[in-house]
Amino acid sequence: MAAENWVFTVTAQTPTNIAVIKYWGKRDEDLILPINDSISVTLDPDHLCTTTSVAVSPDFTHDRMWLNGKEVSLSGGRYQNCLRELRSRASDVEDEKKGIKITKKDWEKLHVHVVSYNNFPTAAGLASSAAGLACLVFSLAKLMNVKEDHSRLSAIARQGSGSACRSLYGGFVKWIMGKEENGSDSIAVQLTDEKHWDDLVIIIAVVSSKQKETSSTSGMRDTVETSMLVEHRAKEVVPKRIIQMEEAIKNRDFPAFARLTCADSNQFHAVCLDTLPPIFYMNDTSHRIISYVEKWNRFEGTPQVAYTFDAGPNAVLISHNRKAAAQLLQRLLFFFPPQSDTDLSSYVIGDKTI
Ligand code: 2P0
Repeated sequence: MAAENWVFTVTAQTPTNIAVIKYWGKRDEDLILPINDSISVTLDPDHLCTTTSVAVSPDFTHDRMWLNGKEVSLSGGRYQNCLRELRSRASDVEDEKKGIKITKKDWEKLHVHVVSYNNFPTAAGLASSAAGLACLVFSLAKLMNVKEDHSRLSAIARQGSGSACRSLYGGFVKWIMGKEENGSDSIAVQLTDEKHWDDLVIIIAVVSSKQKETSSTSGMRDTVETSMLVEHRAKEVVPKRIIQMEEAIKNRDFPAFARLTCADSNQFHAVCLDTLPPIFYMNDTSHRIISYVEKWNRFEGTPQVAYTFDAGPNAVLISHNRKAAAQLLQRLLFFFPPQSDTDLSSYVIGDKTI
């Protein structure tokens, strides 16, 4: 292994992703296998991202992790599954300058330390787990010299958090649900790279940065157990929407893209409402934003803006160009002024985000 007291580190940055056709519901809780395909857009790393540094040293006595400055446990099954998968694929690492040589066998007994920061609120429905787990898997894979392509790494990230598998690529990404029981074909693939539709602008209106009351994991478990709508959504609606969405993205057809994105967000929240106990991720401000965008799009005769809401009240608004985005921002600031009686407090502007 080489001289003692050495530390070998890798740092990586991974953006979050926003689903335009949503993942909601698992058919296998341990392997994190979804009940439908999903499609997302990966944000520009300058805005919402996780930065993770991972380190290995013979001085480390056990695996440890700090998230936003606080120590968190790595003992959970999901972290352990990712670590196990990565360790089993680790290769020799050599740094001649530092005199470090780690063999494949050494990785079985070496421990890692992980330090991770989100530059946005954690667990507030801004897909923090997607960026976090994707970054963890990517940085550890680099540290351990794991020689797997992005789609194989996506299957490992998926076992940390479902939506994380989509954050390993830029642009538009599809998570294929797969058919195999062991999850080997439940992977993410890139549909188009970030340059394909680069005049889209994404604005995130942070309605509330509080942590959500119902975690996605428990919310989707309750939905699968109790909702009568979710099966119809997964089997009848989403498969058709996936085909239509792929076509809209390929052709940069904004009206079709916007209609599908809004409809899928609304159906996801309808399924949440159809859950026992009902799950309310959106609040009054979210509903007012939807009404406002719907009215604007109807007035223009063709969609100018698409909205989508994840497991929280924050609005993700997608404009088809910079001019529409500037108008949208102006209107948001007028109708939802920050620090007014609404709790819409800030805007994150993702310019040329995809
Ligand atoms: C999505 N969401 O497709 C959907 C839309 C939220 C709403 O993926 O249990 O944090 O870790 O697999 O990935 C949030 O769920 O849940 C999510 P787990 P995850 O982005």
